[in-house]
Amino acid sequence: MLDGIIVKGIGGFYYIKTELGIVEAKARGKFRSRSLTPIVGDKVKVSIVDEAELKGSLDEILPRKNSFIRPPVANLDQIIITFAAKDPEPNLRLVDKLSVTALAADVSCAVCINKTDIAPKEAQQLAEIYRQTGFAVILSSSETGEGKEELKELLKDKVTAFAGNSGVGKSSILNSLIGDEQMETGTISDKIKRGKHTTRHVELLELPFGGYAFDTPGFSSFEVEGLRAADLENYFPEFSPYLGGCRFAGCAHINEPDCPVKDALSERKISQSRYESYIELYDTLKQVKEWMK
Ligand SMILES: Nc1nc2c(ncn2[C@@H]2O[C@H](COP(=O)(O)OP(=O)(O)OP(=O)(O)O)[C@@H](O)[C@H]2O)c(=O)[nH]1
Ligand SMILES: [Mg+2]
Ligand SMILES: [Zn+2]
Repeated sequence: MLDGIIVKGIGGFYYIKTELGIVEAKARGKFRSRSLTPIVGDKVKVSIVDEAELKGSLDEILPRKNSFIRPPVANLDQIIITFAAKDPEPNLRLVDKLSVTALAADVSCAVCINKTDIAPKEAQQLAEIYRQTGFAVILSSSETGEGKEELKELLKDKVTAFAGNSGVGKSSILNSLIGDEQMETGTISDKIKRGKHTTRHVELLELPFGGYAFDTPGFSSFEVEGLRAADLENYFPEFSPYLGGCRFAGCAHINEPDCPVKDALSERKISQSRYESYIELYDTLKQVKEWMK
C-alpha cells in the first residue's frame, strides 16, 4: 500500500498524490458503510490495481487533524477568507461566519481583500474592520500583483484553504501565486455583479515555494453549527480584552448594562459590522438550542 493525499474528488473517483504520481482510485465499500466520506486533503492509504494506468483503490483514511463541511476540506493549517472590495459586493456576514467556524476548529484565519485595483478606498475601509480582529489582513489584486509577496510568505510550508463567495478571485489569486493559469477562472455577471461558480470542485495544489493550497468553490451562505451561543464571544478575538469585566456573569454583551464589550463598541475599538455579525450569530445559535429542547 502507498501513502497519499487526496487532491481532488469527482463523481466517486479520487485523485491521490503518491510517490508514483497521481493515482485515480475508487473508495472501498467499507467507507460508505461507516458513513465516512473521503474529502480533499485527506491523508490516505491506497493500493495499486493497475500499475500502467495508475489506477487503485482507496483503502484507508488516516485520522484527520480537522475537517470542514463548507468548504469541504481536511487537515488545514489555516484558512484565508477571501472577498472582493467590490464586484461582487463583500458579504461580511459570510466572512464572519467563516472566521468563527475556523477559530472554533482551532484553525487560524487571515483575511484577503482582493480587487483593490477597482476599489482602493473601499478596500482600505474593509481592511480597517479586520485589522481590529488581529487576523492577518492582506490587500491584493491579481491584476496588479499587489499582495503577492505577502501571500507567499503566509502560505509557505503550510496547508491553506482559500474560501469565500463566487467571483471574488480565489482561483485568479492562486494562478498568480503559482505563476501558471492552472485553475479555471470565470467572469462575473454584468448585471448583478455576481460570480458564476466557475470552480466546481475542491482542488489541492502543491505550491512551488513550499506548502499546499486548496482552491474551493464559492458559496454565499452556510450555517454555523455545533457551537453554544454562550461560547461565541471566544471566537471574536477583538472582544477578548474586555471579557470578564461585565457586571453580569453570562453577559451576552447585547442588552445588559455595564458591559465593557459594548463600551468598546461605542469607542469604535470593536467594529459595528463585526458586532452585528456577533448579534446575528448569537440569535441564531440561541434559537437552535431552544428548538432542540
Ligand atoms: N479587477 C480585478 N478583477 C479580478 C481580480 N481577481 C480576479 N478578478 C476577476 O474576477 C473574476 C472572477 O475570478 P475567479 O478567480 O474566477 O473567482 P473565484 O473566486 O475563483 O470564483 P468561483 O470559482 O466562482 O468561486 C474574473 O473575471 C477575474 O479576472 C482582481 O484583483 N482585480
Ligand atoms: Mg474559482
Ligand atoms: Zn458584556
